[in-house]
This record gives sequence, structure tokens and C-alpha cells, in this order.
Amino acid sequence: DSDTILSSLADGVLRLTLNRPDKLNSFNEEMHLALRAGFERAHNDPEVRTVLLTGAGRGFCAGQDLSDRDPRKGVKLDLGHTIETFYNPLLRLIRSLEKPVICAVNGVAAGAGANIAFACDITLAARSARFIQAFSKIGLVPDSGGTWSLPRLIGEARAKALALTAEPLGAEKAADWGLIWKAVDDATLMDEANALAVQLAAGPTKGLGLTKRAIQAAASNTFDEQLDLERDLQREAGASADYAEGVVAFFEKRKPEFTGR
Ligand code: T3D
Repeated sequence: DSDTILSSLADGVLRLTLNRPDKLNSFNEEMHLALRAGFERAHNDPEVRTVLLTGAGRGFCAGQDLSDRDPRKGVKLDLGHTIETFYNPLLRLIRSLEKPVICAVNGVAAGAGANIAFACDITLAARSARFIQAFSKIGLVPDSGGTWSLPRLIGEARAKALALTAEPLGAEKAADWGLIWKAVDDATLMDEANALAVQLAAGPTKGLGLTKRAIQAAASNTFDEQLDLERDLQREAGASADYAEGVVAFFEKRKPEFTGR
């Protein structure tokens, strides 16, 4: 069924909701393809100026649907192939999208579900949500960029402990440690996430996208390379219509009306 991802566009925000609540929104191939299609649309459709990703029901995402992985059903898979075919393209789409990706973690985020949340640009979580590197419980290795993002965001000691023990991490602590932007009351999560998404979608999309690119590039650049990159990206941002509008609005003492170009 094609309802595994609910998708709607309003106010420049493409809302993508993981929608397999009976399975805590764990991934099967169909949901992978539908989510990928959503992010591909975000890349290609200029009407989309921010993506808001969340989950339906009580969980955000429990990672891979393990019912597709039951060896008792005679299933024998090359997991490297499924990572290459499904998870890696999704993570690349999220990171390379030059528009803000907001994630509203409405409940438990386990396995790939947790690491997808950490790959988004701004992640808010309901206070009751928890993040679990569930991989080690079933003999697997963190994927979806987890071995890259965890040590960078929280350092090797915490990254290793989370990954090796699969101990659940509450939303507050995830925010204190810098894994996510903030933990908010369960009742206000979606209002806050929506308001932030609408605010960013009305922003200077070009400049926001270049900002995302610059910050991500810092992970592998030297200081000098980063200074050069800032020069190049500032040149590009400075040629945008939104920069002109921003400066004129400043002098006219009014709110800028950005068009995203
Ligand atoms: O295979 C590859 O392609 C490699 C890629 C791997 C990527 C990965 O993400 S590997 C990690 C896979 N995920 C997990 O190992 C997490 C498994 N789930 C859990 O550990 C727990 O469900 C949670 C900690 C996430 C939540 O616990 P709890 O107690 O809140 O809920 P629950 O009762 O365990 O789950 C509720 C239902 O969802 C339940 O179904 P039922 O009994 O009511 O019919 C449960 O079976 C189902 N469910 C939860 N997670 C999954 C799942 N069904 C299939 N796959 C799941 N991952």
C-alpha cells in the first residue's frame, strides 16, 4: 500500500509522516521507497522549502522491520546490499538536500530510526521519547550514518557506550548531550515543530541551504579550506534575490519577504 508515508505540502513545508504505526513505523521496502520519493520531491520541487519528518502513532521509527528478517521464514539476506540499496541513498538524500530538514521525534526511535533522526538538521523530541542504538541487541552494527554522527556529536566514549549497550537515551539527555536540538512537552511537540518548519520555509532558502552545506563540509575540511568555502558560498548567497530583499527590508524597517531564490 502507498500509505506507508503520509505526504502533504502546505506553507512551503513538505510533511512526511512514517505511517506503519502497528510496527512502530519500522522500515519495509515499500516505506523506504515512499520516503525516498518524498525526499526526491523535496530536492526537485521549488515549492518545497523545508521538510518536516515525523511518525504516526506512539513511536517515531523502530528501524528495520524485523519481520522481513526472520531466519525461521527461510529469509537469507545480504544486509550490505539492503543498506546500499535503501538506507544509504535515504541518508544521502537527507544530508545533501539544500533545504532544512526538521525531525519531530514523537516516540521511541530505535536502530536506523534513531540515526535518521540524528541526520536531520534540526531534531526536536517529545520528552517521553527515547533513542536506542538497538543494533547490538541483535548482533548488528549501527548504520544510517550512526558510526559517523554519534562520535562527532557526543564523542567516542558516549558513542561507544550507547552503541555497545543499546541503553535507551531519554530525550532530555539527548538534548543535553547535543544529539538533538531540544526536548519539548509531548503535547506541544507537533505545534512547535510545525511552527519552526513554517518559519524556516519562509526563510532565505538558498542561504539556509548553503549554510547547511558549509557546516557539514566542516567535518572533513581544514580551517583554511573552510575559510575558502565560506568565501565561495558567501559569494553565491550574496548574489541571491533573498539577500537583496533582506538588506532592503532592513533599511525599510520591515519584515523581509523571502522567495527562496
Ligand atoms: O536488516 C537490514 O536491512 C539491516 C538494517 C538494519 C537497520 C536497523 O534498524 S537494525 C535494528 C532493528 N530494530 C530493532 O532491533 C528494534 C526492535 N524493536 C524494539 O526493540 C522495541 O520494539 C522498541 C524498543 C523499539 C519499542 O519497545 P516497546 O516495548 O515500546 O514496543 P514493542 O511492544 O516492542 O513493539 C510494539 C509492536 O511493534 C510489536 O508488535 P506486536 O507484538 O504488538 O504485534 C513489535 O513486534 C512491533 N515492532 C517494534 N519494532 C519492530 C516491530 N516489528 C518489526 N520490526 C521492528 N523493528
